[in-house]
Amino acid sequence: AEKKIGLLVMAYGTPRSIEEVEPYYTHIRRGRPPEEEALNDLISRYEAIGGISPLARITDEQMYALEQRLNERSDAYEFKAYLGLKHIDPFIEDAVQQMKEDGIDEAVSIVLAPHFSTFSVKSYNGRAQEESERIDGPKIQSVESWYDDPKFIQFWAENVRKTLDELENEKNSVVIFSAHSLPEKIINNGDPYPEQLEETARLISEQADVPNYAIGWQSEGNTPDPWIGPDVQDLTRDLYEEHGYDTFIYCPVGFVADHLEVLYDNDIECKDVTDELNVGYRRPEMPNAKPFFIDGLADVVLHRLTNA
Ligand code: FEC
Repeated sequence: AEKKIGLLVMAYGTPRSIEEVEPYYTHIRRGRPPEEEALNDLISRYEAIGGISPLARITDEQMYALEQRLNERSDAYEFKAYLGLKHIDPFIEDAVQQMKEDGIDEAVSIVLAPHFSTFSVKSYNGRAQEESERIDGPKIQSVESWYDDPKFIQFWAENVRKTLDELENEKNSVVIFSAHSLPEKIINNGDPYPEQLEETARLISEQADVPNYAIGWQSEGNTPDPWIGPDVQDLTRDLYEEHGYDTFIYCPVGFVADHLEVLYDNDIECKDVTDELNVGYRRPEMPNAKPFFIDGLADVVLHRLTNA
């Protein structure tokens, strides 16, 4: 018979209403409530993308699509999905407790972010492991990264190629691959995050035959310490000045869904810069719950289980 296994899907989380923005933001700031000005600024960014982020819905869709795909593909296991969020309920710890209550003794976990960093993936996996040890919960096998998964790469490569094919002269365009910036001090400790982003960009560019590309960082936080750069907006100006490109194609490959950091930081902030420079703005579709991308995540999970 198939063995029942927990599928712990972890993601960032998003407020489900404007009222939830403050507790969410406080959690991101490790318990320090934001100043009123910063809070209002964040609320106005959510309002600018239509009131609330579609991220909660998309994360759910991704999780159920992955559970379904895994159950279609696997004879050895019956997967049961659990959602564990970083900054809002159901928290990662809630999901681990629920698995234990449901009598799950074995689980596999995956973070809905492709690149490993101490700040992101390591902290998600660490919280899951710690909680499970604390309550004597399921044994969890964690996926560490999947930035080079062939279907993930192919998903982006096909969409980038489609975008390039729509241009009059693709040689005059540049693709900007980006991920969320992090404080420099994290990266200084030998974190593989920047190299993994470079590898994602190289693989997609090769497969899509991209004429010009660059790597940038986006959505940096509002703290005094230095963050890794170049920031995508500055990079846009610099590339324009140096090469005079007429079209900028943004690929925020460090994210997997339409959410605030893409719908605001790319579609509003980067677009402001391209409008000012009078050049074209393009952004290929995000993976969201598209079946080909989800099938790639299923490959990653199954691979983790056979290489245990
Ligand atoms: O609601 C939505 O639609 C957007 C959700 C969202 C995603 C996301 C992804 C990542 N973040 C990462 C790192 C940081 C660091 C700080 C930080 C701050 C914020 C704030 C909001 C926010 N993040 Fe986020 N991030 C999302 C939302 N993030 C809101 C607070 C306001 C602001 O600074 O803009 C700075 C924390 C501090 O102040 O000390 C660092 C990383 C990712 C990608 C990996 C992942 O998804 O886990 C890394 C989605």
